[in-house]
Amino acid sequence: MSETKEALNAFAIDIKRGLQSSPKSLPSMYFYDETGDALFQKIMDLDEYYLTRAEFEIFVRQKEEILDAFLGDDQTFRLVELGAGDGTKTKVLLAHFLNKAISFTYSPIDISGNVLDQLKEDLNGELPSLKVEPIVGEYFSALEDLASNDSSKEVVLFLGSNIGNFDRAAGVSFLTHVGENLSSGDLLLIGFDLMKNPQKVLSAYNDKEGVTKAFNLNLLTRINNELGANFNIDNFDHFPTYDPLTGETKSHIVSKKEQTVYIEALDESFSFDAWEAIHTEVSQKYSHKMIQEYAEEAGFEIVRNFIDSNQYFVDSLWRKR
Ligand code: AVI
Repeated sequence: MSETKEALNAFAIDIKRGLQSSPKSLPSMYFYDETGDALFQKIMDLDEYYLTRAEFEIFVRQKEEILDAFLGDDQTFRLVELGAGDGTKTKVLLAHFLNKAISFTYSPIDISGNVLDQLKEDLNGELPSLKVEPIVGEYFSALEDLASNDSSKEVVLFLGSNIGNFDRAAGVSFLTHVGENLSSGDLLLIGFDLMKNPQKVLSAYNDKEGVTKAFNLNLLTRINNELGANFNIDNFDHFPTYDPLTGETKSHIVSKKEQTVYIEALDESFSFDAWEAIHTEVSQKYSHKMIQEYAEEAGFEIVRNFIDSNQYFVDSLWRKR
């Protein structure tokens, strides 16, 4: 089977599994087609979506301290980023490290060669003296290759509260796996969105312009386009919730009426009750205690926490034990 066919198959299987389960769910990893990527870029610029600005502020204001903590007693390191993104936040650190004449290599890891080519071209233009060695592949195999071929200290970045899109068990297992591919003393800088005024959190996932709604419902458009389904998007709504007791933000797609949708690739119909909810995403918010527990369970110790001036977000620096 060709790679795209295999991917399409995995997509179809996951959609089928999610729509057959009770309650229904759809995996948030499928938000990110071309339209989904563009909508997420728009979300990051929204007034309500404080996360990106908070992390940007941490980098701008605390880049000196971040560099000192990355170096410790060493002269150099390899900076590895899980996921390439557009590099806006990371560039603040990269430019600062170059200004300080630190010798280091930047290795963004991403499954998409196109995204990495684009980022490399962009960085070559903006920061010509930067040594960029992108790695196309899955995070864990790329980290494993690095561990066996490179003796310098590794500093791994996992930014933007991407960890919040995993549930607890999957999050700890992911971080444990990252740690298994690092050596004792290597570092991991990881972005966590902190618990805060519940209204502030909820607004970030329910913006006035409806960009987050479009982002969530785009999942149905994607199923229409790629699996030949006939979802009428107007018959569905976006509904986020936030539980201040657990820090769990959940996004749902709600069926506004009783309806049936046919998915050609599965040759199957799925029925929705009026106001039935489909769970699509978790965006976990954390207390400092939860972060401490995560680090311990995954085999790390916290070196230092970098927090923004509003105390909305923390970039927590962990050392592999
Ligand atoms: C990518 N991830 C950290 C975002 C979040 O905040 O959970 C995705 C997102 N979903 C709705 N708005 C943004």
